[in-house]
Amino acid sequence: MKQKALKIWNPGMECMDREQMRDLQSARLRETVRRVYDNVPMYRARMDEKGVKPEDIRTVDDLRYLPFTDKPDLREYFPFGLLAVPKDRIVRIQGSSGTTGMPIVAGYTAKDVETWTEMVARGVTAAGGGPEDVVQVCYGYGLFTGGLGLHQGATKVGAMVVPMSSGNTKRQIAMMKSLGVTMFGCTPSYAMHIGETIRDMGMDLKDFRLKSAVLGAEPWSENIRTRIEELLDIDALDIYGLTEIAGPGVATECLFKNGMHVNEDNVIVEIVNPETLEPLPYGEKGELVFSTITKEGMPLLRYRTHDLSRLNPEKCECGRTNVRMERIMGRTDDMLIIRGVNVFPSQIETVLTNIEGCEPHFMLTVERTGTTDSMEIQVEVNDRIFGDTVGHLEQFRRRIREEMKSALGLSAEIKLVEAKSLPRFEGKARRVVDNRKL
Ligand code: DLL
Repeated sequence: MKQKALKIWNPGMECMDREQMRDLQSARLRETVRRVYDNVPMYRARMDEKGVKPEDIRTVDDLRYLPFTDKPDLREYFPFGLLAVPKDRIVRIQGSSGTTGMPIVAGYTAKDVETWTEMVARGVTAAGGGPEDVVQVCYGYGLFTGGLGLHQGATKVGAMVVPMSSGNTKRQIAMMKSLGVTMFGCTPSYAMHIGETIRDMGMDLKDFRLKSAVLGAEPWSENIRTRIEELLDIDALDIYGLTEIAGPGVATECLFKNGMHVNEDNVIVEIVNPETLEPLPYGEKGELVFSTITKEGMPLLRYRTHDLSRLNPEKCECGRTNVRMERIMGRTDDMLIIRGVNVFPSQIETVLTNIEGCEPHFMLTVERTGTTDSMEIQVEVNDRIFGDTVGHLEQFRRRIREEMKSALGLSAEIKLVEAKSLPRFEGKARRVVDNRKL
């Protein structure tokens, strides 16, 4: 931890006794269930189908009787079919294109925007931010929630906000330097690119005032955190969220970097077994499921995120009592099945970041010839390795191949490529190309 200040934006909500929080959640859940039953035909039909009436839901424990919601529901009822308020109360639309094309949108009332802003303000504060800070927003502005989300939260804490949006890396860096930016937010892959660019331009970090960054919108690992922190001499903190629930700020990490604090006064989080959908106890790995309990515009019950994580209810060293979720370990639908073996792109990243000489940039291509799948991983290596003799290079390639095989249980063709030759990403990274027609 590079900073000492441990401020808490809303101690009343962030450090509440857990029993009291449960009572608050139960009351808000009862109210939400009643409201969606009365106003959202899809929920009324689904609850009727399951034989559940709003009055059957009394506490958080009764959540298990409620139906799940999933992304296809949002597509089916696109754009306004899941609103629980008249359309004229909606003041904002945010959306996400997702990786599979069809967009989804979510409508927010003025109060929803305020709640979301409060959640991000908690996260910015947890990252050490306050009125004395200069926060550069390098998330994209637009339908994507990253830009506006961080903008609103940082404004709320009184920081000076620099609304750059993503892209144009050299200009981002010039602004950071000349404005004395202390904090910024973007995807972890873009943070790494910013860090590498500063290094490659031969700039001195002493000319910057950077202290921390709130990074999210895509999975990353502890190894990547370490790289970013070293490249930029900052605290790199995780921030999680999704358009359907609020945007960034559903959960945010504090300077102890030991899981993200879930804003439990606004959402109830569950972990379920992704196959059976049975709720799992604290500590077990499974799919995150969120129910909104303060949202007016588009409240969602038991929304399946397809993100994998684990929950920890213990009080954090920072004093916050809200349940913490571990960094996202992957998505159920990120998982590739190659020759019957489950492969997560995050496993590849972990292997590479543990090998000295490999850069954490790769591109995975999956092909199918006849009925056989094959996988090629292009791996960036640093200049020292790349300039080595052919024999050494081949030895290095074989070593990666072996380590990959032991980690994935599957062999992959490894192709070494020069540093900086693979694409860099300003938003969410896309490192998998699946050419199989499944
Ligand atoms: O990515 C919201 C966001 C913006 C979060 C900026 C953090 C910072 P969507 O575009 O709807 O919303 O994508 C949501 O992104 O289900 C996860 O799979 C992934 N994701 C978001 N934050 C993280 C994170 C925004 N910290 C989807 N770690 C989610 C890993 C994340 N994955």
